[in-house]
Amino acid sequence: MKQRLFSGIQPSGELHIGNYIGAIKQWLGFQESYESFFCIVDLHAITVRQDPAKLREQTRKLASWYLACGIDPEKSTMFVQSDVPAHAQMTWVFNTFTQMGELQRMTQYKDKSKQHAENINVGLFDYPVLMAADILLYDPEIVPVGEDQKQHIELARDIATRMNNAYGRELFVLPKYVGQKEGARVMGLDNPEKKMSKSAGSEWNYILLSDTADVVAKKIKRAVTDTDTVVRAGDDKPALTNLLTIYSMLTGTSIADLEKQYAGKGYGDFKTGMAEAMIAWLAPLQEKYAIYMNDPAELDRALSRGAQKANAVAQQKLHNVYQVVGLGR
Ligand code: ATP
Ligand code: LTN
Repeated sequence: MKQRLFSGIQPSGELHIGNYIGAIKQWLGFQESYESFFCIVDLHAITVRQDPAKLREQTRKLASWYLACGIDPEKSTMFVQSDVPAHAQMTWVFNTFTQMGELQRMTQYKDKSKQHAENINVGLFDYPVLMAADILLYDPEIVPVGEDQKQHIELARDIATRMNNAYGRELFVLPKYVGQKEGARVMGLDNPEKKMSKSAGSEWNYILLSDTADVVAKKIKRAVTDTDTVVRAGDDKPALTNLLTIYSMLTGTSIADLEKQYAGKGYGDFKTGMAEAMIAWLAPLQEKYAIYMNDPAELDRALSRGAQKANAVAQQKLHNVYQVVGLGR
């Protein structure tokens, strides 16, 4: 029997290359060898206020990107979180096994409550518990995500351990964080000290999978560089390290080879080359994306099938947990 994998992305905006490199690229490498669950976590997205029509549209867009990137709905289970009620139900049980102090320590919560000071809702606080429910419902061995999510996966392990101990049995498999060696934390193009993020203040921060060739070229041209002029990665060169990492992750050429290729050339040549490579990489993805977006019936079928498969696994797990906790008949 194959081991399981679970991961997800919020439909809270457009996908950027940090999401691709940190999360989706890893998923593709695991899809053959793991029984995989790829979720579109719309319940998480509403912890920040969303326009209803836009949220629904973004959910479909994200599903289309999953498919365009190479998620195969025949091999893996691709589904929308709100189509599987057990996620919310399990969250309630887990809430009673989670301490306020644990959630108060979560870095993402601290960051987001600064970003959204006008709406620090209980859902934002409880976000990591819903994420633990997402994961533990499926007993995955691995959860491939970007580094910023590591702390949340540790919480999921803690909740699992606590419940296994409380009920004296192996209720849950303990999930492991899996991240890329390079690319676990892609930095902003406008600020190599902060992670690339769809909620960044400026569009110069990121490259979206949907960006046109023109926009990609402009964004790379404007990307911050280091104070010297050498195309090299290193601790003293955060900006070039980031650009080289992105370039390398998307083309498969090692950073060492890219450094050789641009030895003796300046940032201008490097950026032109990088923009060309990135545009060539994006073009076929965007073509596939358009095909899926233009066939809503097929997308609906894929998501319904996914929801059915996910519900079968999740309901069984919820039933087991209700049994040991003393809920239900
Ligand atoms: P937001 O800015 O709204 O928090 P985000 O851009 O961080 O959103 P998420 O939906 O939170 O995106 O993340 C989806 C996946 O992409 C997660 O696995 C996350 O770890 C990964 N990820 C996000 N940003 C980066 C990044 N800069 N580098 C590597 N991985 C990332
Ligand atoms: N919090 C994650 C998205 C997410 C997730 C999950 C990732 C929600 N549930 C379960 C892996 C497994 C984020 O990327 N911000």
